[in-house]
Amino acid sequence: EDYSPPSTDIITLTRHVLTEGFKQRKESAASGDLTILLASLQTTCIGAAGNTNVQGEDQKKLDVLSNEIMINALKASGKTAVLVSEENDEAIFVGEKQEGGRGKYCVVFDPLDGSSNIDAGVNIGTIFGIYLVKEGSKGTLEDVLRPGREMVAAGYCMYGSSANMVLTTGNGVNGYTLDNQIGEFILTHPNIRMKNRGKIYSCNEGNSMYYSEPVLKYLDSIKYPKKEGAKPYAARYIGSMVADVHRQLLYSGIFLYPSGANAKDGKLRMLYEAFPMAFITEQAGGLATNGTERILDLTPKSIHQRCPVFLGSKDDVEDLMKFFK
Ligand code: AHM
Ligand code: MG
Repeated sequence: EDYSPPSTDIITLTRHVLTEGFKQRKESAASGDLTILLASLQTTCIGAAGNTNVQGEDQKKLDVLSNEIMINALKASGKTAVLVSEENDEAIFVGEKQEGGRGKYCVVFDPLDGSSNIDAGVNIGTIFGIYLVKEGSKGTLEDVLRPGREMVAAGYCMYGSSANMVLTTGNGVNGYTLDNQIGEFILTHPNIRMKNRGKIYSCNEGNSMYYSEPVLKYLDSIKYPKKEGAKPYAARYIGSMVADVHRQLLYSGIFLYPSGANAKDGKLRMLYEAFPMAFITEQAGGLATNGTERILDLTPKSIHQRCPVFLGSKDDVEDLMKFFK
């Protein structure tokens, strides 16, 4: 048995981001600011975690509530210039006169993803990505209509039996769990890495009649493996991107939200769903593609544009891409 005393060296998210993340960062002048911005995002996620337990009528308004909390907190942080939310048709430009001032960061986010799952108590989450404004810019649409590879940080918070924050600043992926007693995210999953090959596929297969040939053939290949003695992949699909991607980071596998005859670019949004999850997946050793191109090399033409999403373990995603050739 282990009689060692409890650890007295607790690594909080803020401490970790300050000490570890920034050892590697180039824009040192901005790094303190990014820490403050991430602290502000943490606070909004803790707020959302508390609210996701609200019952009944109030649940319907949860996505609206989360959105307002995030916008207010991000503006008040003094570190933002442009905000893009799934809940708002237009981007929000932070004015110079904003209390706390205007900052250098653009935050793109889905305040409460998977909202169709709320009433069933299934895990939901917040997804976000962060850009630094271009040199000399005061914050315009051009600062967010950029390739995903230019993001400086991305993350999500999943609300379930515990609240889990997963974050990358371009130097690997770390996971933190909210400690309700002290109200802080604690480093619990340092340096998350996916296996090169998983055993799980995750998609809404009910849409098969809309799927394209390459996707159907790929799915067939993992369900009816040709190799003697090989087992088929297991299906797991929650229908909350945050929860499906979270499971995948920990267990490995492939997540698919393809385009279809019914939806030319699929369902997921490029800027604040696909990019952050692609960034995190790559940083955990995986790949993310729209079938033919790396997701992080795409450039959105408008803030709510959609794109097909395939991401996960490297070998699995490479297998899929062969069917697109
Ligand atoms: P939402 O933004 O309306 O919540 O939709 C996004 C969600 C994702 O979390 C999830 O991956 C996807 O929709 C599931 O879609 P479907 O129900 O078509 O399988
Ligand atoms: Mg969403």
